[in-house]
Amino acid sequence: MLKYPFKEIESKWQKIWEETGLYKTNENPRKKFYMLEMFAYTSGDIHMGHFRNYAIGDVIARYKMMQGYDILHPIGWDAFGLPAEEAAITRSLDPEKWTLGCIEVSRNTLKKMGISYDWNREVITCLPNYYKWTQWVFLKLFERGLAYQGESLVNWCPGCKTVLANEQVEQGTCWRCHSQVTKKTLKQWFFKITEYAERLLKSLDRLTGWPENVKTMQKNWIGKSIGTEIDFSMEKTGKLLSVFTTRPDTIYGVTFIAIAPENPLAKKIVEGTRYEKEVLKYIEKSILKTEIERVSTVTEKDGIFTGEYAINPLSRERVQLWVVDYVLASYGTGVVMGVPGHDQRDFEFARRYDIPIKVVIQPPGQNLDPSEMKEAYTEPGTMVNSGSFDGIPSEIGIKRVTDYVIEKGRGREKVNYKLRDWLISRQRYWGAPIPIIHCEKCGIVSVPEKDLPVLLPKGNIDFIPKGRSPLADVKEFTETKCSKCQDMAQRDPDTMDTFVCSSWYFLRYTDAHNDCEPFSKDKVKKWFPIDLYIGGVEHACGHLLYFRFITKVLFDAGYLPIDEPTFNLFNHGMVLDKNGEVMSKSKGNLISPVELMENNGVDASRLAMFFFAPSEREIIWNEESTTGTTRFINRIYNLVQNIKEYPLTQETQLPKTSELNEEQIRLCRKLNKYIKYIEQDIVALQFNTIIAKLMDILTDLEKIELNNSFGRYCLVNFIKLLALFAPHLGEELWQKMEFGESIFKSSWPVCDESVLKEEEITYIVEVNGKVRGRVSVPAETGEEEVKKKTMENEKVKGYLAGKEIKKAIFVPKKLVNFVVG
Ligand code: ANZ
Ligand code: ZN
Repeated sequence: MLKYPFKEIESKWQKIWEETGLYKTNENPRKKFYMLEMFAYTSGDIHMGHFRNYAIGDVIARYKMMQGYDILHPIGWDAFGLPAEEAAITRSLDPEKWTLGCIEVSRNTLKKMGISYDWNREVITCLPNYYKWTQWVFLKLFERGLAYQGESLVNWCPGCKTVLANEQVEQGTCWRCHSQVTKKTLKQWFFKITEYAERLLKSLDRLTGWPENVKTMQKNWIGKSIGTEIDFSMEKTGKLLSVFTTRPDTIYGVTFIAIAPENPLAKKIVEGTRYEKEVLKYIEKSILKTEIERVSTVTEKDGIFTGEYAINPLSRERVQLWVVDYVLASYGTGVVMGVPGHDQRDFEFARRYDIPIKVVIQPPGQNLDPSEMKEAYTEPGTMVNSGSFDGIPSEIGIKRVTDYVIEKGRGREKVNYKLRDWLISRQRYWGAPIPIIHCEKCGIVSVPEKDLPVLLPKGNIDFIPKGRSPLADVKEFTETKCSKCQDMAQRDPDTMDTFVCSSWYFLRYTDAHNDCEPFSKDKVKKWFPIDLYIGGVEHACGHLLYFRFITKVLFDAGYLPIDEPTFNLFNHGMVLDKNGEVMSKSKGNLISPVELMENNGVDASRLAMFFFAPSEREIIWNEESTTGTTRFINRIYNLVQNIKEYPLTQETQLPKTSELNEEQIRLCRKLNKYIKYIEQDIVALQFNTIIAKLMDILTDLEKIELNNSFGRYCLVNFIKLLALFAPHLGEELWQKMEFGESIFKSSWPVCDESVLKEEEITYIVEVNGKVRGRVSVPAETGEEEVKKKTMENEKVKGYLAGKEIKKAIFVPKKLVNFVVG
């Protein structure tokens, strides 16, 4: 048996594909397909997760190519940001040098994979010809009032010495170094994503090709809440104090008011009172706690009395005002009406500090006694102890109380979102500089578009993090002229979050070499939106939200034809090591795709990867699995060695069934059935079942004569199906049959439905040995089904009616005999 010389053949085809420009994008697509995989973050080489992601995308791109689509299938590099900078610091290298080095290595690996990329459209986010346009995106947001600088309490990572976006805080720790995240008040740049909260939420319904779980994650992250703001008044000053509640029906049950520690009001209330010292101490202590800790349902509820009281606008009752750390300053009004009878946190809090508990919602048929309650009653019920609202079902009460406070001018309907504005400034070196100038006279001034890019200074820059922007110390960078008044002014020293770079890269691919614009409207219109986007689910509430937001902004600004980047998203599963653990550098269990390909070839590695599991599932990688796929490839290679010259047509015709024998008809039917199922499996990205089918067909092909028209028909179709998954092998065999043009320019096999129609067999039906009817069924119908069908036959039914079937004798393909008594 010959061994398939994968090294030679794979590099041969990669070279020819490149030379002939097989994957070059057609500038004027008639039928377009934009296939995109998330670009890679540059750190070292690509890993098995990328290998899987990119191989899946490659199958789809080739499939669409063979279906006659014009394909845009680009790749690029997410090259700015913390991880690259950290890696460079550890190695005492310049971040640019390190990053470009990584790209070189990774690019070579991708080229070894032979993926159908148009390399001509490669983008690298850390190069000026790209980040110039990232700065342009910033300016567009700035112009539209969607980029602003604000003083705020932000997430601060003491490890990375930088601020973090909410999306980068995972269970209270830094997404990158996992240090405990703390809070700091700093002036920072934000993108007003909250202004798009409603639209981001609403159009989730249009994303019909997105996984439900990602949509749910985004929905929860946006966190829309419909409620009521109610104004209490403070006893001493009479000033109004608004609370946000989703349960206005419980207003008569309020027994305290809780203010968030960071709410400026907290300090003001106690100013100059004997409570001041203790309250300030409490505020400082709670600010250091993480949000997770504060809102956790298990930690003990904690707070401090301010000495002040508030008046309930409905009951006129006087209640204590507390500072409480489970109230968050950044949500609602930062003030909560405490209803211990019907809110669990308030209940625990009230029990701890001996605050009264009132029942104002009674469960159906019960009479709750506050002194005996073990927990809050949070379900609907009937309003009680609620003045003129008594007897109203609580769900109706929500509306009634809201209407009442609106009428009295003491409240309003209010929608709140959990989503916060996107913090995009970073006090780090390795990022796109924010194109803003601070002028003493003119204030915040944007850099004019014609002066872009604001270049990141190079050379001897001390970029080790110190808690403030390294660029602030680079005079040549910061000292500039105000673009309005021409006086001396300062550049903003911050750089942008790397997620800004990746929020628009998919647009640049449509026009990657444009020096005058980020992309031309005309070109983007030809390719937008992305037809299929593949990547990891970990980006659900980060990148996948940001790229939708930026798309909407650029749509509003008139640059895009559609306000969603893609209606079809696919999340591939992770690749785990032998022990089921996530692969990472620190664990030392990384598997190098390069080694894998060198040992086994690209195609055998791809096939093994596909064969493990459906693409959305995790796989536990085991290199031994390539043994099976290598054997499979060798068998195919040997099979084709023996083919002789045979007159060929590109579209090998389906032979006439009348000229085929029974065995051939069976195989022909199977092949066509598989073509149909494989197509369905491709669309569902269930490649494992396809590989199994290909293996099955091979066994059949090994048994038949290939040097006749039927044999060739089967072989040609088999190779076309195979080529998506093992493209080098597919191309090699195709050329062996002397087809000339690339197999990927040939047309995709179509199932011939007429061969699928199965022959029918007529069963004789007997009752107690006497022929009572005849029933025709498809040839492959099983015993149970045949019996059922014959019993349902009108004539036979008559003979069986009212009798007990004691036995049913079944003779395959011939007869059913019912024995009745
Ligand atoms: C009184 C009340 C009574 C509440 C009751 C609930 C049950 P969502 O759905 O998340 O919007 N709340 C309001 N602002 C808050 C803040 N800044 N920090 C912590 N909690 C806050 O929940 C809204 C409810 O969360 C509000 O309704 C308020 O408590 C609390 F039986 O008001 B409720
Ligand atoms: Zn100025």
